[in-house]
Amino acid sequence: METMKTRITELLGIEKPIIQGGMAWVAEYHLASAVSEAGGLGLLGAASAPYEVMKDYIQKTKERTDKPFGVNVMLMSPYADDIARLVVEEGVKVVTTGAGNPEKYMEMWKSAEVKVIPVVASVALARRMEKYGADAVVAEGMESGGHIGEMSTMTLVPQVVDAVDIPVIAAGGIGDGRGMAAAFMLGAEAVQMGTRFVVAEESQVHDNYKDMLLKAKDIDSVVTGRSTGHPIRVIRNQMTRKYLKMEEEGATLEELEMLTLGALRKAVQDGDVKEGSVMAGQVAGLINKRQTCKEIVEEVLSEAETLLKLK
Ligand code: TUI
Repeated sequence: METMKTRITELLGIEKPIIQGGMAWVAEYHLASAVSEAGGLGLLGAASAPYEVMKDYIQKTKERTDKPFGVNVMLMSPYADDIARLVVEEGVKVVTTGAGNPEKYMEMWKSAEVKVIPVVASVALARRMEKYGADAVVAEGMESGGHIGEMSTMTLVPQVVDAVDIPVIAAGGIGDGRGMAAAFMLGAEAVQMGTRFVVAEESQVHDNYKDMLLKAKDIDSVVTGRSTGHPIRVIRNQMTRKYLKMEEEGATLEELEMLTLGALRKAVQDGDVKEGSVMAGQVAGLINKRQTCKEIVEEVLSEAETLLKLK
């Protein structure tokens, strides 16, 4: 279909302007290759994984798809330097970054012709990334799951669009064609979705985690860690109740970290959705069915095209 071609589909060599978020522990090779095969852009989330694990994931993704895919480098990871180098060595076409400022890697990536797309939560960082040679930015609102900024998607996206000349991808709170159409009305040229892909058939996430998202209602997420400077949006459970109480009572950073250490892995892999960290966006309340990545990409795109009167 010719209708949804944008500077992002052109830049990335993809058919449809839908990107799957590079979610920690969730965005692995089954999911990423399925999204790329569906015509979007699949991402592998490096999170805190070491070099060898990511090298294996990149190779497995290459075995499953000939289409473009990317890697998300989580900048707070102790292995960020290694992963930054790995993507160049492996000839990965696209890098997105999260939870920080990727300036120190930009020159290396640019000279290797990697397309660089930092995730930003403010106009200031978007401007700075453009100056450093970013090819596009993801403007991510606080409706997102996981590590978040302060701005909402509705307010952040048009301000970033006005501030930079490079194309903008909208993220945070987008879970269907209505959200995608709205993002395009704000000036975005692609969308990134995370939560909707967590419940995809190809997603390897534990069923308990998927069920919790499918059952979640609008107000079921909370933000932990505001006091530590690392706000994280998760579905409310036993762990978040304890965390928020401790945070209110002035617990130390170490005490709080003890509670969350390994908590995401515990939820995603072991299915411990009581004590684990069930990261998800506010859009979880809108998501109520399991579909393949192909069905998700096609349904969201078709709804958006109808709303935007492109067909
Ligand atoms: O990165 C994300 N979401 C994430 S990362 C993650 S894993 C994690 N584990 C433990 C602690 C923290 C994270 C789970 N979810 N989204 C992209 C994103 N980046 N959202 C917000 C930002 C951001 C915020 C501030 C980017 C840059 C920034 O400021 C950088 C600067 O230095 O100005």
